[in-house]
Amino acid sequence: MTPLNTPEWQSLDRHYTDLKYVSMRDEFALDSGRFERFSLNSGELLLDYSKNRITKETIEKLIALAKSLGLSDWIERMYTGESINTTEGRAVSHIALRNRSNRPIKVDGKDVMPAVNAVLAQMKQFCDQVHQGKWLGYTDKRISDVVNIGIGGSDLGPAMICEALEPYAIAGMNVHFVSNVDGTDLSTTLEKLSPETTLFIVASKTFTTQETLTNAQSARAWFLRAGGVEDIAKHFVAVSTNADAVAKFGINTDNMFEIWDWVGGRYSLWSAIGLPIALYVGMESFERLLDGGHEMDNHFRKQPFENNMPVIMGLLGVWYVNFFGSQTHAIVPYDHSLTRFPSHMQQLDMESNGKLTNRQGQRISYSTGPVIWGTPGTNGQHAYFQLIHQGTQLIPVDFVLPVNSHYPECDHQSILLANGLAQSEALMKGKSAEEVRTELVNEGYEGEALEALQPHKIFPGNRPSNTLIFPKLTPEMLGQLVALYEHKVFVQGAIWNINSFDQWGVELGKQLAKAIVPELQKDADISGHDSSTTSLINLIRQLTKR
Ligand code: G6Q
Repeated sequence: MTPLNTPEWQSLDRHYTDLKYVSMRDEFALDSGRFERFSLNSGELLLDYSKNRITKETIEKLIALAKSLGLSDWIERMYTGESINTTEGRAVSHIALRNRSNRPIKVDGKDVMPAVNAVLAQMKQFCDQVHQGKWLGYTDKRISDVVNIGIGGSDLGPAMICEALEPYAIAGMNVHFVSNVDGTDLSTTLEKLSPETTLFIVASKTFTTQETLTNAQSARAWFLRAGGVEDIAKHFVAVSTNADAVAKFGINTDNMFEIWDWVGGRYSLWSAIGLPIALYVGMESFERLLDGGHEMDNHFRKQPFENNMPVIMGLLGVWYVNFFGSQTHAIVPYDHSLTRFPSHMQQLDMESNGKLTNRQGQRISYSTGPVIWGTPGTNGQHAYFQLIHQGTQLIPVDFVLPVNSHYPECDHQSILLANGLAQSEALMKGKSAEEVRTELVNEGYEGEALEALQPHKIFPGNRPSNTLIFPKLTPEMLGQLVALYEHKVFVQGAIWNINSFDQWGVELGKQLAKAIVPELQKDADISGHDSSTTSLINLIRQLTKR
């Protein structure tokens, strides 16, 4: 079953042919109500999508496509705990983790809310003990530093949230994230810390991930150079589905926080994988994050598609990927504390929708997830924005703009916001040959010099962007934003008829490296790979100073 064969897709194809030369600049000039028509709210979050290559008809046709492909049913199937991650035989129920209404959500016929609430209570009790100085290190000193050891979904989300919510940090608490198996990551983190005041969270859903277990073993060895085995319980806790492996590692399962297989790694920051967040900013702020996620969940489930932010953003993404042939999508937060936001979104989107097989197991013939990338504005403007303005590719951009800063510094915020707005305006409007000519004449250019320079200063414009704007980056707002992108990814997966919730490409990496590690440690030359890999392994063996 392919979306390409639906009448709605074919109608969009024809519509694209009509629309591809229509200029947004003209459309704005013709319609003073374009912003009102193409903007919508979820609470205090506003999406302005008027600077897109769309007309009213485009949105109607995209919504018709979503309806014809059963998007409402897919949403309900997720919200009612059906096993829609078919290749792993699992439900997709991260919404249960932030289900602040506490309505029953059944997975395999069992309401998961009691278990979710029990782990939240366990997290609260643990955080309170640490913050109140009741949970002490082995020399009776208070815990001041939390080191989260995890990778991928067990790292990126919590690391991003902690950085973003730094203004909410509990006084005296520091948080660090070690993910890379490159020893530099762990060593440079630990060299600043004291074992007496450091708490390690070993965060691994499976508790089999090589990088995490290697880092955790080394952290344990570092700790044991100061404390004793009997002190480990005060300094190591785990977050996992795998109690046996946690016990085998030497962490008391009383100090384990449970997660469940119906939570995908990249969707798990709302679970006990969020423990470093709760320790850093407090359980109250963590719960405010959950509240924001829940607000977006309600919006996604209840709003008609034309007022539904994740649906509109997801469909606009499909419009550019499948009809305009866009291969990448930039996310540019004009907020320095959201520096890691694009990386988390990169994993969320690319691991979910980077698929070439449909739900029925057939190879698909249309594009799916684009490359997601970005860094904070205004820095990006001095780097890659050149290509977005004048390059040969069409790259849709999401501008993420908090109006108020947690660190108001005279006119910094106005300058920051003005830059974000100016970029989206310039991408839309461009600069025509006539405008460039007038500008150059005014600057005193004439003759050959004018003719030579003019073509280089033309901006085609008509380059699309969304603007997400909100009063301030609070925990609730951050929760809304992350849940918005999670659901956007869901919408696109439903349209593309793919399972957004497995990640066999990640599993492949986990298997392959395991086979090469012993080969790198062998004394004699190895063989058996392709000539490139074999030669590189043997070169590394020779160059390694043991
Ligand atoms: C996320 C992926 C992947 C996973 C890591 C860590 O959706 O599945 O990024 O989170 O591979 O896995 P563990 O938590 O099992 O160590």
